[in-house]
Amino acid sequence: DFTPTPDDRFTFGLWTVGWQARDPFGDASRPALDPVESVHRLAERGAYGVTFHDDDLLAVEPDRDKAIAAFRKALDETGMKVPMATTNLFTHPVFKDGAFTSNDRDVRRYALRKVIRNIDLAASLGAKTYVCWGGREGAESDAAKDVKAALDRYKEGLDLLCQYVVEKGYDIRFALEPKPNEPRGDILLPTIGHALALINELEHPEMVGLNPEVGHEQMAGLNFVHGIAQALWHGKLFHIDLNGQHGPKYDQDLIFGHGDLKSAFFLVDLLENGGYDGPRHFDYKPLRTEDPEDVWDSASANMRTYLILKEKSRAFRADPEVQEALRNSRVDELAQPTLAAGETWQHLADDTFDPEVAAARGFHFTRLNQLALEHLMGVR
Ligand code: 3MF
Ligand code: MG
Ligand code: MG
Ligand code: MG
Repeated sequence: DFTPTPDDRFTFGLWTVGWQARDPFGDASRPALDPVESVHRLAERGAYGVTFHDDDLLAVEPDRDKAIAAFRKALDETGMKVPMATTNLFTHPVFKDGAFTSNDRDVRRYALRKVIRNIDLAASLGAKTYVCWGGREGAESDAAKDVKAALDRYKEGLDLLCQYVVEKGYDIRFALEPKPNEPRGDILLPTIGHALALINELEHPEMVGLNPEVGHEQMAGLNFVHGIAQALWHGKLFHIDLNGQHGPKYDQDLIFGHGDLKSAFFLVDLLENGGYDGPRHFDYKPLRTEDPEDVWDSASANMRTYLILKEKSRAFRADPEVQEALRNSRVDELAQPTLAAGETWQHLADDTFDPEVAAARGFHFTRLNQLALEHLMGVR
C-alpha cells in the first residue's frame, strides 16, 4: 500500500522540509522549523533518517552545543539515523566567491576549518558519507577565475579533507555533488562527468565518489539515468539527491516524480536493479505556496512516489510481453562481449557479414518504450 518504513531507507535533508521559501524575489513564506520537530515528523512518516548542513542545526537554537544536544535526543527518541552530513559553504557572504576555490586565501582556510569541525560531528553521529556541493565555487566572468588554479585548490582542499579523515580514523567517504549553475553563473564540476574526472586526480580517489542530483543534471539538459548508470559503472555512486525538475531552467527542487516522471521511473528501475545500496535521499523544496502542514504531505509524497515507481518497475520487469520485447530489441545481446573468449582482432576478418542485411533489421524500440509508458500510465 506504498506506506514507507525505515527498511526503505528514505532520508531527507533538514534543509528540505525546513526551507522557509525565501527566493530571489520574495521573503520567507513559512516560519523557521525546529530540526527536532523535523526528526519526529519524518520518523512518524516512515523515514529512515535525516541529513544536515552544519548550519541547519542552528535553525531555531543559536547555541551550537544546545542545538546538537536537542538533535541527538530527537535521534535517540525516534531511532532516526544520520547517514550523511555536509557543510554550508554558500549562505554566508564570506563565501560569495566560493570556499575551497575563493580567490581569497583566508576564505579558503576558513572554509576548510568549517568543514573539519562538522566532519567531527558527522563522525560522532555515525555518518558514513560527507557531501561536498561546491555551490559558490565558480564565476560569472571568465576573467575573474583562473579555472586551472581553482582546480588545483579544489584538489588541495579535498586531499586535505581525506588526509584529515584518514588521520582521525573515521569511517567516512566524500561525495562530490555536481551542478552546472545557480547560485553562480557557472559552477566548477558542472556535471557527473566533470566530477568523475577530477576524482581521478586526487591523492585518495578511493575515498571520493559522487552525490548526483536529479535536477542538477537535467538543468544541464543531460540524461540523469545515463549519468547514474555511469557513476555506478565507475563504482562512484556513494549517495544520491532525488527530486524533480522540468528541463533546463532554474533549479526547481520539485518533489521526486513531479518533474520528468518518465525519467524518474527509469531511475527507480536502475537504482532498484543496478546495485545501489545507499540511502534514497530527497533533496527537494516544498513549494513556496504551501503552509507548514502541507510540508509534511510533500515529504510523504516523495516517498510514496518512489514506492509506486518501484512497484511499476517490478511489474514492468515481470511482464512476459516486456520480456519478449526486450529480447526482440536484443537489449540482452549488449551484455555479450564483442569478441568471444580466445578471439583476437584477427578473427574479425573471418565474419561473413552483409551490412545491407544487418541495416535492414529493426530494433523495435518503439514497442518497448510504449510498454514502459503503459506500465507507468497504469493501463497494464
Ligand atoms: C543545491 C543543493 C544543495 C546540496 C547540499 C548538500 C542545499 O542545489 O543541491 O542543497 O545538495 O548542499 O550538500
Ligand atoms: Mg540542488
Ligand atoms: Mg542537492
Ligand atoms: Mg536542485
